[in-house]
Amino acid sequence: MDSEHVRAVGFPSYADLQDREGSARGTAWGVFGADDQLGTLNHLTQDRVRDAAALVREGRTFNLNLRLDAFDPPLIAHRGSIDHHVFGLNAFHRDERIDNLFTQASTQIDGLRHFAHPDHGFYNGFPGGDLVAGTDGLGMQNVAEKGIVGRGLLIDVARYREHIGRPIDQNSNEQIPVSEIEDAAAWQQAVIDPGDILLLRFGWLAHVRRPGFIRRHPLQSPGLAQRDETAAWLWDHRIAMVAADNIALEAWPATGSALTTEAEESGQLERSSHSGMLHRILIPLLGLTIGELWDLDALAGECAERGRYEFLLVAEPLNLTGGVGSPANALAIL
Ligand code: UVW
Repeated sequence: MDSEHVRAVGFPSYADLQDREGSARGTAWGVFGADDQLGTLNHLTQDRVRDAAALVREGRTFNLNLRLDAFDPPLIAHRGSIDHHVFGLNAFHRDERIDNLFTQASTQIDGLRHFAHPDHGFYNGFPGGDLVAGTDGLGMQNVAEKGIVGRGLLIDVARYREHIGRPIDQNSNEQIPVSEIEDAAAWQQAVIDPGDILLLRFGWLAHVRRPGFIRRHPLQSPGLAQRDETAAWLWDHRIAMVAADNIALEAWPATGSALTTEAEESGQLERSSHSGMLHRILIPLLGLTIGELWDLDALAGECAERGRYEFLLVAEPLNLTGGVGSPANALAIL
């Protein structure tokens, strides 16, 4: 999409965001309102939800969630595995409790609390000190209140790469550029519409599921390229939400990143595993909610068979006050 088109419909382009004055430079803060806590989910308008409902033809449902206990030990070292207790008050009753639930250990939604930008802070200027348990700011309850419902569009990058004889190396952190997302969409004859919930299949979960898969250390997965043009492309297409079937949506670890922050460049902030992550632009600067470890394989097979990659997408995260992330609870309906 060219930035002229973006201007013509009165919505700021990514380039416009870079031209903003003062502390808003490079951010989308205020674009959806000074107190906004939904970011690009605002693209999911009532009209778009209604239009997406019309995509349901057969009423077939596709679960996009792995089980909560899919990864034991967990993929990310600081996260744990659930501890599920089932008990009964008597022989004719069962109740339960889950301990050690890390909301981002399996198929997940990452909300606007998840990352701040080291030079700018959290989305829309929310003070980090306020983003604690029991407070509302940027919490997942905002998303639960609205629900994530719209036109889902699957782009099967892995299948496209196989088709052109250059399969993605799943044991790598290959940076996939947006030009390749566009090539895959063109091969599918799919058109990306404003307000889409974009699902990117890189093929990583299929790789993990293959018999004989061995976890290597450090764990690697291909994903979106850590470049400014990736953020620009997602913003200028007015993507409401983007999710993928890999660890971090973007390539992981972020060792090939072209992104830096002033705080790190100046030595004010020590580098960490989050250095260079696209998360730091998408979530806090653009207000983009993202998804990771979405199980897209069955849906992708069905889409390929039909030659149709759009569907109704519904996801309802946990209604958790101040939640940072959530199991996705996502469903595609064809
Ligand atoms: C990583 O840090 C790898 O991803 P996330 O915290 O978003 O799950």
